[in-house]
Amino acid sequence: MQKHLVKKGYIKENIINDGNSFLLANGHLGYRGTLEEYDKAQLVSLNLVGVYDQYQDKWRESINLPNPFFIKCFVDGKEISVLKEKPLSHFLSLDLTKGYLSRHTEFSQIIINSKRFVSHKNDSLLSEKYDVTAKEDVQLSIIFGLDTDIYEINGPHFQKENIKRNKNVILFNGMTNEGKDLYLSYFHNVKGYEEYQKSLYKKDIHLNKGEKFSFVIFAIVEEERKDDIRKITASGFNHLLKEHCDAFFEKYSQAHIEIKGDKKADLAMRFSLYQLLSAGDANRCRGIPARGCSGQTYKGAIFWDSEMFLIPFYALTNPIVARNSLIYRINTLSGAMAKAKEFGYQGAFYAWESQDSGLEACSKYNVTDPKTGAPIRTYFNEKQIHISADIVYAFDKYIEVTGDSEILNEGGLEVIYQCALFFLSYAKKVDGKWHIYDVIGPDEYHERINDNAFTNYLTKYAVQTVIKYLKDKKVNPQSLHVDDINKLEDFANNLCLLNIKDSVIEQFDGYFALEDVSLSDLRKRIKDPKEYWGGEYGVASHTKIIKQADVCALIALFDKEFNSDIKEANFAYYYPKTEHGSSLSSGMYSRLAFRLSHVKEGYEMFKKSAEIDIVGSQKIYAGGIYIGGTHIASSGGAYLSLLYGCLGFSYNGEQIYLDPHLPKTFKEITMNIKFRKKKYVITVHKNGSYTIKERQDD
Ligand code: IFM
Repeated sequence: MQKHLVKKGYIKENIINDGNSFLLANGHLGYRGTLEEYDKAQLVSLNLVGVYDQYQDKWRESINLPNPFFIKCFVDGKEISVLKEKPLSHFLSLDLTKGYLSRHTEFSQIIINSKRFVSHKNDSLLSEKYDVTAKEDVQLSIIFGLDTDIYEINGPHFQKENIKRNKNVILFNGMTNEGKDLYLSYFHNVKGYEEYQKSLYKKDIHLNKGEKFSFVIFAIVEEERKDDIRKITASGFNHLLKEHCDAFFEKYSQAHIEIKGDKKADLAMRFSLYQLLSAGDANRCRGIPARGCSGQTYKGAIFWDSEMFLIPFYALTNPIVARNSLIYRINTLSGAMAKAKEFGYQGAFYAWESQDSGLEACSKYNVTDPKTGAPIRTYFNEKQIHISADIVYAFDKYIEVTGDSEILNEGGLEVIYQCALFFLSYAKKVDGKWHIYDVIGPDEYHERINDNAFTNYLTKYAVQTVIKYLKDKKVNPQSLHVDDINKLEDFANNLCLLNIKDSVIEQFDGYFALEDVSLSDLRKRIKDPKEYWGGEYGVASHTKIIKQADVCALIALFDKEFNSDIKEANFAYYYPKTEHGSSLSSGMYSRLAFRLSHVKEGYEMFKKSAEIDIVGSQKIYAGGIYIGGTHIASSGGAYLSLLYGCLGFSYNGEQIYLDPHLPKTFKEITMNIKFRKKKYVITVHKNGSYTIKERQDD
């Protein structure tokens, strides 16, 4: 079993992707996998998840803090850096089960080694140990400290900065444009240093051949000033690293997966697991952004990715994280209700891009023309209404998997009820049938369409779910005005659902009449590689080419509700028409393909989804807007495809079932899950036989 992601050799072109691959995070903080000699040009960032700020009229986004791991080495006054010369050897190694990163870089005169972690024990802490070993006698100078020249997409976010240095401790206090104070304490253990510029230090030292100079750095990020960093870190680097590794390994163990017989798939899945475990916050109810903890892309906002790709993973592995993400939706209900009101609807219209208050962060012009920079009107915020149904889906699935229906009494029922009311007010009844006009489905290239199959089906399911819980004796709907129950029933019974022709579900009303062009021919029409394919003038908008799984996502999610003819026909029809321009696509197609025993396609899409941030295959521009970072929903999609698709996991009440379709290369798969408060280890063998055993590991 390969426990490390290792990349050998230095490739400048991979700087951005390596920043994603080697991200360290704990749900609260994220530190990109960049090297010590890098600065904002290489997208170094220490991202604080869930705290947002707006600078002037730019997009409001999450905050990046000064970089505590900034270190530059000089030998005889000459800078030694991968940016200046190709190293003789170089590797990065990420421990995927313990969550720390090691670096080794050899130059002609010195060797640099470092080890760093973002703590899963104390989630305000990050730390690094840095060594320089001389290969010959050298006069070494090291400049290190807090780099306050922050990489920001829509900043600057600190209107005031106060930096106090007291010997080897720096206290950075920044006040955001919105008036929030944030603190970063920095502490190093170098002896005999000089103070250098505003927040940097310099150390000059002569090293004889073979001698090593090492030091450690600690940083603590706080929203309120608490203890002295020297006190918090008094136990030292090794002890704090061990505490962190133990805490991370405990999380890993609860979610452990091993795929025997296929090393690449095994590594890719463990990498995805690492990304997912790193992004979950067990301590706060802030929601998990679409780009995890990897930076400010997509404004650090929470999308439907959370409900459809992440919460179902955490519910099975670390339910507190799933619960926190749902509580976040409870806490932001007022924002969703304000949004509904703003657009003239009732109930809760959740933000397409949701931040701390739940108000809509998605702008009307969410992409730009890559050539001219001109903003392009998009309707994601106003029309991607399936978000409110996705939230109901996540509550329902969380409750089914964990048994925790108490969450409904803590505000969950109010949330899902308000979502149902929103749909009632959005839909229109024409000739006895309810229709949902003017929406965008998961395929974002086709805007303002009518009766999108995914949206309508999810909405019906959401409304039926609300009715189910309103009638459930265990749940207490007293605080709600449930007079609308008859209306809800009428809506669910008479909603226009699926238009099926030759077993193919029409993605939306009028889709079948669009131009039938192949993906390769459509690509020939593109003038700029960064060009946006959707919206009014996009190349795909008037064709059948879709951005991501839409009808097939619906079938993958509600696998048991569609017969095999429908599944086959839709997979065959939509798969070649899908660009997979969104990283959310492959996981859904993979899940459906496995259920259809199209193991080859299932496997290919699974691998694509799981290794997305190892290989860096995804688009990083939507028009002119940078959309890079880690693709955590893709990691979640890979997990769900493996469990629900490949292993055919399903349940009925307390009972678990499997129906595996394994790729040829898989000799055995083991997955640890939690289900209804019990822990299980599932083992599936090559011949399809399996065991589901209860685990007693604590
Ligand atoms: O939520 C997704 C959407 O489905 C496609 N564009 C990117 C968003 C964030 O991941």
